[in-house]
Amino acid sequence: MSEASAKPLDHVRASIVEARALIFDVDGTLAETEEAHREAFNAAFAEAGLDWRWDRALYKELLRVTGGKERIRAYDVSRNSASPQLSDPEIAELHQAKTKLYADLITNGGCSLRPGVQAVLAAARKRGQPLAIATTTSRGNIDALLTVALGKDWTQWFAAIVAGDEVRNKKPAPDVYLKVLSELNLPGSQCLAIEDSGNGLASASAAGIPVLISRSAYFSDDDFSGAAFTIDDFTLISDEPANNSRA
Ligand code: XBP
Ligand code: MG
Repeated sequence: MSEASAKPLDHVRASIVEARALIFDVDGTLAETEEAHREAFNAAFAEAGLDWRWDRALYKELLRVTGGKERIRAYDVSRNSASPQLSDPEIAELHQAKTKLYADLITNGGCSLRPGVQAVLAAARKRGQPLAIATTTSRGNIDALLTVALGKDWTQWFAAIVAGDEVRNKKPAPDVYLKVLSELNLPGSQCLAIEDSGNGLASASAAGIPVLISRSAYFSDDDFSGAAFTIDDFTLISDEPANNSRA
């Protein structure tokens, strides 16, 4: 399905080129990472002796809560179990184990960038347009993903990188985007945020940044009526053929 639901693709391409910076979300936008996150959560639960298992349907619901630690807490509370809830240190330990398992999965198995992403990034670099990252996940997780996808010097692609553990409030709060804007020293209205979820859209919008949504596996049916543009696939706006887009 080739579609740009909000405006014609030429407008999307023009907005990308004209933006003073492109600010990318990571999970679901640069790559379809959530299945690796889900697998890592489940492996951490098993390692910790918990009989918790998050299937895809449950994980889709849980993804409404951004942040791994916050998601574990929300699930624990929702269980209404007679057994005591995990303490904050127990959740932190569980999440630390999950983060290591996730990095191992990504480093050993890899997780390709979504088709067309690398071409969009490379074209921006070629025209000297700053790129940035605003994500809920941790810097270590971005490092695992982008070291495989873009190489060990991946940080050189980005003028600003802000992770969820570096701000007070995670998405849908605007904190990560506001910190990126302050590091770029640019007004939000002149940048473009590239996101895949309703929470990401809310976060960037609250920071005053127009949003291009590229629908991902888990969030394709979110409400994107507040987005400037909605597309299904980055190959529609890059010159990269769909079958030649892997990092
Ligand atoms: C991504 C998230 C993250 C990941 C897991 O949201 O919500 O919590 O699912 O990462 P977004 P951590 O794409 O909107 O930034 O376990 O490291 O939190
Ligand atoms: Mg996302």
